[in-house]
Amino acid sequence: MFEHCSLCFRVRMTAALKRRHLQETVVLDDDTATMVSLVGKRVIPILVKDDGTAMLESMEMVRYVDNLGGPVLTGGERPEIAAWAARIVSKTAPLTMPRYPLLGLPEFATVAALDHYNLRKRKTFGDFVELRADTRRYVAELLPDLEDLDRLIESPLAINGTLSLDDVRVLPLLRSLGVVKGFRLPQKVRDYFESMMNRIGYQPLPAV
Ligand SMILES: N[C@@H](CCC(=O)N[C@@H](CS)C(=O)NCC(=O)O)C(=O)O
Repeated sequence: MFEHCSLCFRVRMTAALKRRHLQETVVLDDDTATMVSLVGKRVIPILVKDDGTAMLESMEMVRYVDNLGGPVLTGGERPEIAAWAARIVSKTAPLTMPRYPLLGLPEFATVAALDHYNLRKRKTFGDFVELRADTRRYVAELLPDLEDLDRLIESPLAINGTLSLDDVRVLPLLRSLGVVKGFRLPQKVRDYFESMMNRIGYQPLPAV
């Protein structure tokens, strides 16, 4: 996993909700060899099961972990939540991608790993300094979406009232947005984020 990876956090939060031990191993951003040795390509997250076989898809990992023992993600899903999560990802990237390398995260522990991330992601997302300089604009563009989410949240302990895959779709995205210093979430979104993070026992990412 990478600490900054929201897809990884889907699996981590599911294990935490179930109070199941998940051995978390962070790879350096430039350690493609470890990923290739496990699953034949560069991809994160990878879940290695107790029998040694590896899984590749985060939502499959979530379902697999949830079905060990009694499931906890038992609530119904709402298509508007999945739609919200799908449309928000590309709008959060200009805020989150240029901040991750500033946070002292373990996947960037060597200068080679940090440069590997910076070079590759700049090609995809653009110049990081420019992106950060446009923070106000990107935040303003996101606020209506967060107001939409505020109206969709049914409980601070489960987005649909009972824990479901929709929580796994949304909470990791809010955790990622938490890297933007001073970003004020609407009240119900903030309550949801704080109570869910408390429940699973993870600290938010640092904010810059
Ligand atoms: N369908 C996969 C998608 C995995 C995926 O897109 N992972 C990205 C990170 S978010 C990745 O491996 N990127 C490689 C990289 O950052 O170089 C899943 O949900 O697990």
